[in-house]
Amino acid sequence: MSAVTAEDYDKAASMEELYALLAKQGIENGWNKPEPSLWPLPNRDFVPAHWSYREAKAALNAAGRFVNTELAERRNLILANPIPGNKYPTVKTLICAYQMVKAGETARSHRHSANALRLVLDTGENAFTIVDGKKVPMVSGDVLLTPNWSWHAHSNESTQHAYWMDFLDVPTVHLLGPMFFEHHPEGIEKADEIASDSPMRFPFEETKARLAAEKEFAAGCRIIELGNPPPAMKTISLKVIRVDAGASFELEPSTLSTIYSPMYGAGKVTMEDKTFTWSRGDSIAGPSSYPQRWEAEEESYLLQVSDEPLLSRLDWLRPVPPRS
Ligand code: 1HN
Repeated sequence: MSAVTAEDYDKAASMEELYALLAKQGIENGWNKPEPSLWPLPNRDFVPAHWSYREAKAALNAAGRFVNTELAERRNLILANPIPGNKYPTVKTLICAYQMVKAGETARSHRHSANALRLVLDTGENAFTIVDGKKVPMVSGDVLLTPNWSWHAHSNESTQHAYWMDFLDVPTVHLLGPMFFEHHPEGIEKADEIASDSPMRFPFEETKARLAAEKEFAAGCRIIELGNPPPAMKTISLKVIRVDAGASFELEPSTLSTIYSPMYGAGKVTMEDKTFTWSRGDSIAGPSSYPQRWEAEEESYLLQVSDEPLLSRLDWLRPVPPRS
């Protein structure tokens, strides 16, 4: 800082001189800023978006011809929200990616402070995520957790390529700063035991049975939360919504950032002026401040990933008035 003294301020004869002194000290005035730092309602800095699994799968197959797991830590496709200049977050606090591990391939063990989970799309038998030394089976429709600092690798011991979606709170970690990452000393962590009943695994069959026993929250619509106990992780809530054929539900705009993937089924979603037609394995970004109306054409199971635990803990989970 340049030397500006109390006397210099005492001698300032005009607003301009005051500004010049403040500028010398690297201090901004708080009353005449080009952009306010407080505003009446949340900015809508992310937009609703849709990605199709069909295309993602074709892209992963192409990547499988050029990118091996020696070269890539993970062979994945990052679904960056389509706003100018963005290369990373899917919604403000979360990121979603598609990943493929070829038959016979492994993706080595690592751990990071970011929380992660996967929704398994297509695998053969004997595809595993190795979580803290245990082989957790990956079966279509399963949700697998790898929370903050748990070791995880992917091992595809089947004869078919394995495809899934990853959801992580990396953008939240970027914002707050506590990023840590390391490789496992063994490359791929040794694991003999198969842990089908791991608390990190939510088999689709159980999810389906739980939903069947649940009361409707709207005609033909049921919802459950995954987690032992919920929320699934400190920053991420996981809900599964069953929407019967022809049924629909609406969510009012709120501060919640959401990403959806239909585990099964097909239908449409409208977020204000955008309507997307979705089917199994697609990915839909539902940013904060947008209303959502979901309609199923056939019986559907929607995985909803959101930052609800974070916002509610901080008393920042609030409705947002609709924009005209
Ligand atoms: C990651 O560690 C995985 O471990 C997948 O499978 C996707 C996307 C961004 C950052 C880290 C994984 C990821 C990721």
